[in-house]
Amino acid sequence: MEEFCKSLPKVELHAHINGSVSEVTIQKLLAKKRNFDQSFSFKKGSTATLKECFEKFRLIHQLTDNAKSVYQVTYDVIHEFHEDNVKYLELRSTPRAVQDTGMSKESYVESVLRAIRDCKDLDIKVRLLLAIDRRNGVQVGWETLKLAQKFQESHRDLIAGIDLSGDPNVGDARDYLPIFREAKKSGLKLALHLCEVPAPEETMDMLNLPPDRIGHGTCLHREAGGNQEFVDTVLKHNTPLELCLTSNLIGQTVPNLDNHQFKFWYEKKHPCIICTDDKGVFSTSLSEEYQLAASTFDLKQCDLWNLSEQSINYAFCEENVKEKLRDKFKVYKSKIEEQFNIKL
Ligand code: 6MZ
Repeated sequence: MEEFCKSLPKVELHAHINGSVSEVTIQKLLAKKRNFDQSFSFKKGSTATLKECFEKFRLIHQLTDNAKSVYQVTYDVIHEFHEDNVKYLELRSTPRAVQDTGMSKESYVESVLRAIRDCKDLDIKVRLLLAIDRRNGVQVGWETLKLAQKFQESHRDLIAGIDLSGDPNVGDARDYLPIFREAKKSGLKLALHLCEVPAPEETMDMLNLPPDRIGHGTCLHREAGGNQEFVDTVLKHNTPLELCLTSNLIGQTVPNLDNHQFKFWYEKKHPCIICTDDKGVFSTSLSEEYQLAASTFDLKQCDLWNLSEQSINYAFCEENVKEKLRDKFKVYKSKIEEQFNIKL
């Protein structure tokens, strides 16, 4: 299965840039910094609290505190996904300004976009979502939307939408609803982290927006602290779920993989997308996430193929890009069938 998952052409729709930084890139960045003796990721099989996960992002942010590093990280992350046979990648990142280094939020986004452009000759299409961190408040949220609208004008083909992320235990997502409604009007898609932890108050209003995709949705169903109304609303809108097994396991938002929400939604034939979340911090890759899904939920090679191919439907790119991807997948399909002597 390992070989198969690696060979499988894949679609990554939920990857935070700073959480995706590999050990190799960390070493490059560390070479430029002094007095840093920290661990930036969790080893395979380890567990932590969400608080400890967020502590890692804070550490990484100290390394990516200038436009050059942001460029380097984005460039490397794209190459690494490409090496893992990812053919379409949606990155998301929180624009950050750092006074000491002269990095503004504009130059942050410019660095990310420049790195994406510089990877255009690779066989991987990349799009960007600007992230609103719920720890930073509504005012900053509006600024992020304005930034997205500005860059949408100059880079219409690259800016795909807005994400809501950050510590799910902080703030109330409903405060950001006017921003999301405005974003929708501008043609920006919405990928919102919802119910990563039980959130009975805010969830219903958020689901009714509705977002174009939900990040995690760990606690939507009753057994995980949600309720039937949440589930029915997600089903009614057919809102796809971005599911990140290793992330949820290490962050302990699920007790174990057998109880991961993938099973609940997959059995309902609801759109499920396997994603990495933070491949660097959680020491994983998209191939490994597919493998993990296969071994945990007893999925066959053809199930994995279907999951991967169907993810194209939920991407935030233009229809013609999706068509090209589907054509490409057809070619890969026959190659893989031949390579593994199977019928998908
Ligand atoms: C919520 C998360 C996250 O934006 O600096 N982030 N938000 N839940 C998660 N589950 C583990 N993983 C990452 O990448 C790092 C930022 O992404 C969000 C957090 O806001 C984190 O600071 P960027 O590229």
